[in-house]
Amino acid sequence: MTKNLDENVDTSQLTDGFHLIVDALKLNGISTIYNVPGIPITDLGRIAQREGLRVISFRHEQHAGYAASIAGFLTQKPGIALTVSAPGFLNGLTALANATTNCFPMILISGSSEREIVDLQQGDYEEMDQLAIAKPLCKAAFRVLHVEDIGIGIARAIRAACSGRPGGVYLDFPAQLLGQVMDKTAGAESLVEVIDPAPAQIPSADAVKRALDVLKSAQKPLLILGKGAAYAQEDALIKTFVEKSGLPYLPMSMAKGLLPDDHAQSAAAARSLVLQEADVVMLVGARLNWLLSHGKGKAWGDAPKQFIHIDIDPGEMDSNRAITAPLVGDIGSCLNALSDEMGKDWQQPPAEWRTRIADKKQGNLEKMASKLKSNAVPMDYHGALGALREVIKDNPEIILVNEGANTLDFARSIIDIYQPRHRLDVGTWGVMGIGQGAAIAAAIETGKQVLAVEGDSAFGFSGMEIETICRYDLPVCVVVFNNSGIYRGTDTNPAGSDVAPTVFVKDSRYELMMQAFGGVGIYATSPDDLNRAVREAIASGKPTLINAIIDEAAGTESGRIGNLNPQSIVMQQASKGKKS
Ligand code: FYN
Ligand code: ADP
Ligand code: MG
Repeated sequence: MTKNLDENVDTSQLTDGFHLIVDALKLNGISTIYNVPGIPITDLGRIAQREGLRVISFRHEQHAGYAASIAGFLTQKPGIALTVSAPGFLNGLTALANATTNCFPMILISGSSEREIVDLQQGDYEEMDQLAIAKPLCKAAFRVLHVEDIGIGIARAIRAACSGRPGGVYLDFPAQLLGQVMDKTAGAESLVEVIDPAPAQIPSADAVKRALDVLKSAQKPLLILGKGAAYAQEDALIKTFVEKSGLPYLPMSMAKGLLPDDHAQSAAAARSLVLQEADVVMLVGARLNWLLSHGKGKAWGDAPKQFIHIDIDPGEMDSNRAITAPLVGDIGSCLNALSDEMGKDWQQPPAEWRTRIADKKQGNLEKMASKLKSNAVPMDYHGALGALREVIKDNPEIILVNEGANTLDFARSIIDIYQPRHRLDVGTWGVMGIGQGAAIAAAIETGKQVLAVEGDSAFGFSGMEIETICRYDLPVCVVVFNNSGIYRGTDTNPAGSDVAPTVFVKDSRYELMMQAFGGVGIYATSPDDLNRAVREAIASGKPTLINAIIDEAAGTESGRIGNLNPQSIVMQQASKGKKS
């Protein structure tokens, strides 16, 4: 079928690899490619753009990849990242692995060098066996060698990314494939429109009954909503289930906003209490991984617990704790079945339990409220985030992107979210560097205003992408929480003239970077400044960077996860000495 182009061939009757890839993506409803152009995929981006796809070019592949993965999370369609061979591919790989870990559907398409030369290790331009390297880091990896297989290759990639537990997929297109030609009609016929890429997975009736029996036996039930529940886009069903059942719930960070954070049944502000005291815990699209202390230990208290676990992946059951009632299926089907079975004899959770949670919550909310009034200059985290909290409260349609250590941990509990999928953060890996990629994808995919609140260290990983934000004139306001360092800006070096490893240049003028690319840059020293600047950014919709000056001493080591950061006895001794 494959033809080599010669002068006598009528090219109007031919198509090539470039066009078939674009046609296959379009046929499957893909509208955007996140890429960094170069050999051998430059023309692929150009042709995609000519054919009506949106092609967003980044400065580094990792951020194109993070953008694609967030696009996948927001839309349930695989986000497409496109990279050049070897080094570009490797730069994109972190994002592919991150997508897989977070269960975001994404396809990393990479050009690659000539198979014959790569396999004989004869030293090709950007030689690398990319397929083999990608395989352990993603859900599936495919290579297409013949132009007539492009349709099937892309269909397999879409199905693998979206079906069951979503994840990252690698698609390898050697340079030679892109230029291969074939008959246009046969080419069109070779494409595949994927029907029902994420089929419903119905739970068994037995599993539903078992789950309901356990739930009904609870005296202190707790529902935990994870980002799988946010991904599922069953927002109305989840809200109805929560409200009908009366269950107190805890949102994982990217599930915040599934129900508004000021909902009466939210137990977020009584987190420790509900984890420790609950007797039945129902997980919905959330894993018992490190973010939930693996379901064990001090955080979970001594009270015996039973777990009900709703997840699309049967392999997730019993991963950390024995699951009394596994409910395997998609969240929509599972919650529908449970709601149907709950029937008229459903009893609200005991009043004593609800009151206990409400009291604890009230105490924490009051404690927080007084701190949020802080007008200290330089700003502390509560003062600065208190201002941003009000902005989001007044503009709940804004999408919040959040990364950092202290900046992440404080913002998670201080800034309430009111709509589903309106908080995007570092996810399951706690990865720093998602900021600009996530912000760009959120703005492109939703057309909404984005507020990206990032620690100065976290910002640095993708800082150059503010040029991308300016180039596409996106409504993104980046707030850099500038405390001149990682965790704090106060570390010193007792042994020499270099600054301490965690310290940055003092009084860095991050806002000037944004001005360099034609955006708005603001220097903000007080909560009032910050409040005003963010509201102006929202009103204008212009790319804006606000350099928010935070007290160098306000942060703590590793934010709220200092327990994961082993500390040398020498350093412990030194910090004891400093305190006394
Ligand atoms: C929560 N809390 C609140 C509120 N929300 N108080 C008042 N008002 C509101 N709205 C209370 C909550 O009840 C807890 O108090 C406390 O605030 C902390 O809540 P949070 O943040 O939900 O819980 P915690 O313990 O930090 O959660 C653990 C975690 C989380 C692992 C899920 O830390 C997390 O998502 N971490 C990600 C960290 C990460 O990836 N970092 C990047 C690494 S950067 P009590 O109930 O009184 O305990 C490199 O260093
Ligand atoms: P969080 O970190 O917010 O707790 P996780 O990423 O750990 O969330 O968990 C998400 C879970 O959701 C994964 O185990 C994944 O298999 C599951 N999941 C994703 N989509 C669906 C869906 N549509 N139906 C059921 N489970 C899903
Ligand atoms: Mg910092």
